[in-house]
Amino acid sequence: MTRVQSEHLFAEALKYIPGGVNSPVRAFRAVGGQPFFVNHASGCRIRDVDGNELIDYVLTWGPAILGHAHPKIIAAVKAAADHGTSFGIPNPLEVTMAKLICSLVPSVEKVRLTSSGTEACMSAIRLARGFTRRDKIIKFDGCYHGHADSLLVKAGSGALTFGYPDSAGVPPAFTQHTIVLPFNDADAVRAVFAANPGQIAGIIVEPVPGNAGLYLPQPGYLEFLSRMTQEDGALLIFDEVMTGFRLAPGGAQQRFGIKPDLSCFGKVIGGGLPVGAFGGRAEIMDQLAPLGPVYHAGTLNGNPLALAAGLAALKELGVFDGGGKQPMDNAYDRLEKTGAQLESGMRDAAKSAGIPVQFNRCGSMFCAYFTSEPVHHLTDAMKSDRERFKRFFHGMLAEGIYLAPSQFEAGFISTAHSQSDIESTVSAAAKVLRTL
Ligand code: HOZ
Repeated sequence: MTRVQSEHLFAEALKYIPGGVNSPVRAFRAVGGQPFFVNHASGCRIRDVDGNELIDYVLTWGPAILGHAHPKIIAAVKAAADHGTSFGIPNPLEVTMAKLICSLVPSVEKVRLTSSGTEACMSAIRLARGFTRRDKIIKFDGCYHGHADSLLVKAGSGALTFGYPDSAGVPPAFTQHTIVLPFNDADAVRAVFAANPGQIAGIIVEPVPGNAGLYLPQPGYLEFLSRMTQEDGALLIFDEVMTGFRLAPGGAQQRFGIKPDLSCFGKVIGGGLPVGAFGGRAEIMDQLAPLGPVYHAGTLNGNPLALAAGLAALKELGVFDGGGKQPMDNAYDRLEKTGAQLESGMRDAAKSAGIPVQFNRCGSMFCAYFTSEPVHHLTDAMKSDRERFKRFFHGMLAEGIYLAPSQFEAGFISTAHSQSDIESTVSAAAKVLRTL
């Protein structure tokens, strides 16, 4: 595969954009080499500027659950654009989207729209603090809740990948109320509540952490977090930016049967355009300005193009028929089946190559760690052989398969990945694994 055009563009980009990228997770620094430039994507495939086509498991970091450039989404965006691209005053799609989120996610009685998942999490934290009139927040190491100052502590995703889990430029005073604990460790949470009675505003957690690879909550752990917060008068905040509308129409909270106090969304609800949302119990949400003293705002919040794209995506997923309310699960069943096919194929491929791999999966999210021990939290994830991951990443790339360029990111599957795409992926993996 030649990448002459990409190399030229990257050389230009380096002159004008720090690191040549607008988000460090695109930089390939963790795997070596240079990022390629894409100017076309359709279904489960992306095409780079040199004409190389790849099966994509990054899916623009999660949003493209229907695959890229789904015709219904493209048509909806074009139709919306004909009426204007932004109004800065309420538009009808905001009501449709808010109503839909509230009907699909039972813990959400009211919701505010933002332009990104970062804004959703940042605002949910502010709201939790304003509502409880407490300052301290618990987060978990390796979880990533966007790049707001108080949450960039032991953060996952690019912060972890590049070794800046506690970013420079964040004064210690901004994070002094952020308490970081290991995920899946109930005793650690108990101890912090015991040491700080009545002082914790909330726990923010990715119910299925997907920013240090992917690991699952142990049975009963999310229920435990819910109980602890309730007993103390703190709030449980689920960051469902990745899992929302992906693991089920009602997100991870539906899958695991938990009712958090606040939830954050993004990615899938934007259909590939910039959208985020946070919502929860009405008494909490009504603390937001103009009803209450907690400020939240944004010029492009509820943008009509983004909402048209998001609504078209949700309609296509079968969670919404445009008027009725009955969720239909066919798309999720398909994603589950495709995920299971990938999982069993990858496990078999690793076994026959004699390479120790932990293949963690939840629905259409997955991660392959190169370690022989199960991965339940960041410390386990850190034991993975990252040199081997690098070789695996580049081997797969050469075979036409694009995985996230870091061991500490989740992979995503779309409804556009067919059985034969998965077969090609598995046989590429079998070939590459044998060389590792
Ligand atoms: N949530 C994304 C990766 N885990 C972040 C994407 C980005 O920062 O560009």
